[in-house]
Amino acid sequence: MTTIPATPGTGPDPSRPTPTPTSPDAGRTPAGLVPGASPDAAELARVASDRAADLLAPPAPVRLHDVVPAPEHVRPDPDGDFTLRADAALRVGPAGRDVAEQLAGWLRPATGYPLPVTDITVPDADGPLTLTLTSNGGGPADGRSAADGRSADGMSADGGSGRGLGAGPVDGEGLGAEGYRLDVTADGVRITADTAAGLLHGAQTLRQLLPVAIESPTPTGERWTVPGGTIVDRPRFAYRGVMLDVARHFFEVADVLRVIDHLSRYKLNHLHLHLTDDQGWRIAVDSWPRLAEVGGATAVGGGPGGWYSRDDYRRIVAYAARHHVTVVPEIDLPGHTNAALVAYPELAPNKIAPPPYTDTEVGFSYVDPADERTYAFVADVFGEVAALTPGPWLHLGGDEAFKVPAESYRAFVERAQALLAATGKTVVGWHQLAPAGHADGRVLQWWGTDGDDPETADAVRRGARLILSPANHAYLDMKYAADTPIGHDWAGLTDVRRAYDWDPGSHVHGVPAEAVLGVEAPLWTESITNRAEVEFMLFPRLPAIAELGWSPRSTHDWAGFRERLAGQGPRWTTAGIAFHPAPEVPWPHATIPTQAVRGSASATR
Ligand code: TNX
Repeated sequence: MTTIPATPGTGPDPSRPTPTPTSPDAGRTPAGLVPGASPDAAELARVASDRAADLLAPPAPVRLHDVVPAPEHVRPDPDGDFTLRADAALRVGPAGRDVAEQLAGWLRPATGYPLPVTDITVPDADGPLTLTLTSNGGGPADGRSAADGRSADGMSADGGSGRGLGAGPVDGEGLGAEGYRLDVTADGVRITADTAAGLLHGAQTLRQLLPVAIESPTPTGERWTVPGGTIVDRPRFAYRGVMLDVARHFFEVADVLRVIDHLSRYKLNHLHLHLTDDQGWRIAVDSWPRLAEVGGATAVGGGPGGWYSRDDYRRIVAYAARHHVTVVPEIDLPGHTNAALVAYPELAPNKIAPPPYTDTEVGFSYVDPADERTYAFVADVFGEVAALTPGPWLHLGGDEAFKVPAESYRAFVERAQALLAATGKTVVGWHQLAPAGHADGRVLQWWGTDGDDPETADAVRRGARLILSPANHAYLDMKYAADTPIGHDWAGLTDVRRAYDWDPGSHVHGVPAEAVLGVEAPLWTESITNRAEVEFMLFPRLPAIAELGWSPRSTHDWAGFRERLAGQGPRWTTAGIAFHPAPEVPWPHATIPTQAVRGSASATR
């Protein structure tokens, strides 16, 4: 293993006074004290107590290797632990300001520190340099997702690079669309990236390296020590996602935003929203208003349903963009359309409105593939949803249209693909689309349970790329164990190890790793009705799928993963995130299950 060269700019800052052991900040005016004025006694006491605590500093409680998903390269430096102080400021260039504001927003509640965000280009920006976010430039500025799903070409981290710092972009160059470099020294923390998305991933890594109490919503008086060393990190796959089915049960905007927070924590970059199904149509379409008004009024079990107005949907995509998450909207066609047929019987093959459907069978409904009106509907809906969606993808479903004969299905899909492409978006669909003709750039989402799938492999040979969602590993609606109170088991029971132990790069026979765009964990919600239940099914399997999508294959190791995952439990408990305390994970004692999710223990505050 070769060693990493010294990081430019991470040594002592020459513009800062040289600290001495007895006076770490000699010559510096403590933050909040006006130079030349007489400091008040309380302020002096605070500074003195900070300094005393420094001298008694225990080693950092979190280790640099504890991060989930596992970074590409990690090099700890036991002499480089950094302690965040009350007078810290975040210094940042213009391209990183929004990320710095987000990071400060995560750190302020628990620390109680003001943590101002200051401009790195302004000489003597207020506050000592303690955290630094800089962008190398060259990537998109804040607010735009760098994760367009095509950005990681040539970035595969496979090849046995290991977790030392012997290979890879150790000088901050070549970090790609989402990579970052994090340097922690006794003098400060520096995050470097080519893009705002990379900076955000680096900031999430820093958040995990702070003590568990950083998740507290109120100040805790902790010593905020970060383990010293360097991490250089990039994703293995460009597409790393979660699907939320908001059609079977409806979830309010606030719940969706919270799911985006969870994605961002684990460096996932796509949120697929399953917006339409038999039981509900959840997105307003101005040209076909009854879709939402009538089709949105039902849900599994007979609840009131709901739907997103255009503004609701805009809020979701804007919040996602700020987290460098791309929203992938799905309009499921030609099957799974009972709610649309209730609203517009003209779309039904027999032109008669079916009764609203609130049960959980699949495969009985479809829009009439022989009627031109159906294609006007498809074009209008795709046009409006595409116009509201900044990301490059539109998902047209295509699954389980059991009642549509193969030839009509194929002809329908080919026309729908063309209508979708006419909106400027790229086709995504479930792998049932495979027999239909190729559309430029099209992506199939594979949800099989047997990797021997010649039809899908053939579609890949004709140019398709794959998102891997094997139902027996990545479907987060599967029960963890036979006694899990919610969820399905048609694809088997999916404990954390099963969610983790597979390789997206070689899962489907005849599909090379280069054709794999990434991974996605779908959460179908027939039996999932509220936020706590969503979290109970996501955690702790979401980080397992996130690690498969992000980390180099060389880091794959169940024994190590379960240890690192265990360290996340107290963070979720402190943050009020419900989770399943899976027995195969050695949770620390502090992670006490306290809240029942329909009869089962889950850990939350
Ligand atoms: C299959 S997988 C479905 C969904 C169900 C899910 C339940 C796929 C594309 N379709 O309609 O909700 O199983 O696990």
